[in-house]
Amino acid sequence: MARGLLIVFEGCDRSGKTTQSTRLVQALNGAGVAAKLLKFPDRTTAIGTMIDGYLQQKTRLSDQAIHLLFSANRWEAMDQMRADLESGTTLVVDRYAFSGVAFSAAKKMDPRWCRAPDVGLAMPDRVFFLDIHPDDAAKRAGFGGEIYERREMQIEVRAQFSSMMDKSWSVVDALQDADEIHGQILALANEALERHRADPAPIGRLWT
Ligand code: T5A
Ligand code: NA
Repeated sequence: MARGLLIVFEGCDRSGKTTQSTRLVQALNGAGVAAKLLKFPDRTTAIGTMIDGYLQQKTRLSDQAIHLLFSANRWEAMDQMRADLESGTTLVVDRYAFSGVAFSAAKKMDPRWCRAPDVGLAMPDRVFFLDIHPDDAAKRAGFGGEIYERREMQIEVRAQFSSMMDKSWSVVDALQDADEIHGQILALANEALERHRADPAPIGRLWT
């Protein structure tokens, strides 16, 4: 049996990642494809609780410390993620190491330093980037409460994401309606699954 694919959603805040990653998993499961939804930060772990306090501006941490906690929050999930992938389950992940680098680099931290702790994580097979201008995202419900939800920050984050794109990324216009976006992403995901079944490759290691 072929391993599962690692599919990642990235984008600025309120770009629709949670909406779309949830719908993709539902559609895949409905079509008989074993798929599981994950989200980073995972705020349910001990490390995730520290991250949540920082994001909600209840606690303070240095830029370096919070960066390493985001990375540790991915590493603590890695053994289970690899086991799931190897057993044939496709993982759909709401944010990953690209968010880690984009948000920290947007604070003027050295991107090379920012990448280092995530080197060797499971490599995503496909990245779907939900692209929206921060001014449009700001009009959506719930925007503005957490530490990075500021216009200038989001504009810089979007630029940082752009600098990380390679051929495994697809940029999707996140201003379209949710059904339209879902249809485009499902088609791209099915294409990737078919290609993988025909020509399976082992799990790669990120940034190695
Ligand atoms: N972070 C994260 C780091 O700094 N380093 C890291 O390593 C990681 C992993 C929290 C913060 O942490 C930072 C990045 C973030 O600033 P988070 O918990 O993922 O990360 O929180 P948010 O990105 O803020 O997630 P959001 O939940 O705000 O945004 P989503 O998931 O992109 O958007 P979603 O689907 O919840 O939709 C937002 C709203 O828009 C509507 C929805 O109904 C909802 O109200 N919506 C649409 N409206 C119109 N058209 C569409 N197509 C729509 N799709 C959704
Ligand atoms: Na979200």
